[in-house]
Parts: sequence; structure tokens; C-alpha cells
Amino acid sequence: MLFKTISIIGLGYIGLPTAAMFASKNRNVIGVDVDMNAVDTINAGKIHIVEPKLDILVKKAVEDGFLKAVAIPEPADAFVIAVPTPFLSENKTVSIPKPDLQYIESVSKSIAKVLKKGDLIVLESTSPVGTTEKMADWLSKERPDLTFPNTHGEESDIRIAYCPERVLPGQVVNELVSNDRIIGGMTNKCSIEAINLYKIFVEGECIVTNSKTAEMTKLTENASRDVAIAFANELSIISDALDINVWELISLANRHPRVNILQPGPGVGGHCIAVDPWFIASSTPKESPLIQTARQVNDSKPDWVIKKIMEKISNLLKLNPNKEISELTVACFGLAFKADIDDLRESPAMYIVKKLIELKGPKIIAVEPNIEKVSDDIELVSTSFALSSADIFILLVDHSEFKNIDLTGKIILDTRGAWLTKTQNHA
Ligand code: SAJ
Repeated sequence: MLFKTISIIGLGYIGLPTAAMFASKNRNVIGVDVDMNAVDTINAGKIHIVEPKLDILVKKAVEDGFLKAVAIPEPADAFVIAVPTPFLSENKTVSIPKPDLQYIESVSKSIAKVLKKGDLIVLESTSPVGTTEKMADWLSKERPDLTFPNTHGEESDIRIAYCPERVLPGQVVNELVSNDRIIGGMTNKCSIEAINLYKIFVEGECIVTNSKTAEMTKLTENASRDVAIAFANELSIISDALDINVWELISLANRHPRVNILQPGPGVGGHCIAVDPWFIASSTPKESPLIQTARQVNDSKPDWVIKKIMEKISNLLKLNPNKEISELTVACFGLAFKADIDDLRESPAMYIVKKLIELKGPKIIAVEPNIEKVSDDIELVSTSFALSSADIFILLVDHSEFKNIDLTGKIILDTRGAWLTKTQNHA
């Protein structure tokens, strides 16, 4: 199959760069999204998300006539699905949140209408194990005139594979090309077609497995990172109790040839690592105590940081008994979920700042160089304003702009290890 026309469903952080990549190889790409703002922006040759180098790729693809965006699926030779898999809305009250597959189900129903014999469908969305098989069931119910791999194996009219995305936000354009790809075809022919599709632009290796193992591989990658970060976060709490500098501790332990501890922080954010481990836990709750505990350790870290900030405030008030708490100002540096991006999804820094504001204690100001406006309740200020007006300084995100700020003699809480020297415990 030559894949003259390729449709990408979902034009977000993964779908849009993938669409632009296929278009850069002179394939006709039809991007589909329900968000009309995204559709109109892309058709104007612009982008609605922040990702380095993507603007140039999309502009060229649209100008050259290889990329267009639409709201309703049109016929194509291959369909790549990159829509979100959030939690079910009732999940805030249950201990193990369950994934919500409604977007994948509704996309399956809408592309079913335009399918023809020989088409390939690839699911890229992070999904619980078994979702690809469910998708094949949804599709075959919609189109009884076509055959699918779940019922007709190698002889099916339609090929289906699960091929997870694994790119790092901020480096998506490079990683899409260079990363290895996991190809989880429902049959061998499905895998061969999926490899043919990705080889249009992927320079990394395409490694074949079945769809369930491919689904689990993606979840395993992010759960493994979550567990590793939880270990670092727990070490930071232990070190604080024992009056040990955790950054020095980790750098010393990492001198061992087989030890590689990650960095503690104020918690784990983003829409991947803070979410995906629950997809394993929700399907195997009894078998996944370590993964669940890691989630809980990382999710509880922002509240621990708030407790530490409150300790700093009460120590300062003890030294200045004539001052009221409302006369103090706390400056929080960084709101994004990690360094040098503008993404606020599941950001522990945002959680901490919002909670501090709710406490109605000291005045809270925030510095966030990558975002112009957040919400009415958060007062964004410049670094120099924060330095001249705050009493306590909290580093929540280690953006490049913050690394060389001179805070000599100030009261600080450094959750990222960028301000404290390797041997300094307190400030
Ligand atoms: N973090 C720490 N300490 C560390 C590393 C990270 O506290 O040592 C925090 C970050 O500050 C952030 C969170 O973890 O809040 C997640 O950041 P990240 O850089 O680890 O990962 P993401 O969410 O940007 O991207 C991850 C990547 N997965 C892995 O590295 C296994 C990426 O390759 C995936 O494609 C992406 O999830 C995804 O889409 O699933």
C-alpha cells in the first residue's frame, strides 16, 4: 500500500506533528479535529499549541497543499488516531481512577462511515490493555459489509494496529523521526502495513509485537518513570527528616555504576506520567501495589511542599512577632508542569500556588516566563518585581531563566535543587 492519503484524527500535541511529518513527505494529509479553532488555525498555516519547529513544518505543509484540516472524517488509505484518553468524570471520588474510552469509541464510529477495503487504522492514543480489540469490535459492528482482523485474522479487509507515541514534549519534531516505534498489529499483515506507514518518515527501528503487548509497553514506560520519580520524591522527604541534603545524596549515590536515581520535585505533572499508571492499576488492581503506591507518593508531594512553605512562614513570623501573616509576600517561581514549556496540565506547581491562594494567608505572587496570563486569581509578576517585593521565594519549576537568580541571604524553598548548592540544606 502506498498510502497516498493519510488521515490523522485528533490534532493535538501528537496528532498535529505527526500530520505535518507525513505532509513533509508529500503525502496528502487530512487532519480531523472537533475543535473548530484548531481546524481554522491549521488551515491558516498556523498552530494552536506550543512545540519547537512545528510552526515551520505546518506552515509549509499547508502552503504546499499537502495538509488540510476538517471537522468530519473523509476517505483515506490510512487513519491514525491520536485522541485523548482521560479519566471517567466520577473518578475524583474513587481510589483507582478508570480510563474513559469515549473519544476512541466516537472516533471509531465516525471513521467507520468512510472506510473501504484495504484501509489501515492505527491507534496511537495511550490506552488500557485490550482497547485495540475493543476498537475492532466497535468498527465491525458499524460496518458489517467489511471484514476486520478480530473476526477474519490475516484475511481481513481492514488492517488494525496499536503503535504508541513516545515523544517528549518540547522535542517532538526530532523524536518523531528518531525514536524506535513499537508496532502492535492485530495480525502479521496489520503490522507489515503499519511499518510501511511509519517508514514514510520514521528513521528509528520499527519493532513488531501484538497489540496488547504494545498497549502495555506504553503504559510500562510511563509507570516505570513514575515509580523512579516516586523513589526520588520519597528520598527528599526522608532526607528532610534526617537533615540531609537530598541533591548531594543523590549525586553521591549515582556515582555507583549501577545506580541512577532521578530528581525529586514538587510532584509529577503532565497528562502522561501522572495519568497512565492508573490505566495499569484499574485493570489489575490487586497485582499493582507498587505502581499505585508510587502514584500516591507523587500525588501527595505537592501537599508536603505546602506544609514546608507554611513552616517557613511561621518561622518568619516568630522572628517578627509584630508582623501579620497578611503583610508577608511569597513569590512562587514557575507554574508549568516541567522546565522550559508552557503546559499547565496536571501541574503540581499550579496546584501549590492555587492552594496557597485559597489559604488566604500571605500575598502570593507567581513568576512564569512562558505564559502571559493564567487566571484572574493568580498574580503574574516579573522576576525583578518578585525579588524586590517578596519575603519568601519558592522554586517550583527549574525554567532556564530562574537558574542564575541571585538569592543570597533570602529565605528560599527549592523543590528542584536548582538554587541550593549541593551541600546547603536550608535557607
Ligand atoms: N519529573 C521529576 N523528576 C525527574 C523527571 C521528571 O520530578 O527526574 C517530573 C517533571 O517535572 C514532570 C513529570 O515528572 O512534572 C513528567 O515529566 P517527564 O519529562 O518525565 O515526562 P513527560 O510527561 O513530559 O513525557 C513522558 C515521556 N515518557 C517517558 O520518559 C517514559 C515521553 O517520552 C512520553 O511520550 C510522554 O510522557 C507521553 O506522551 O506519554
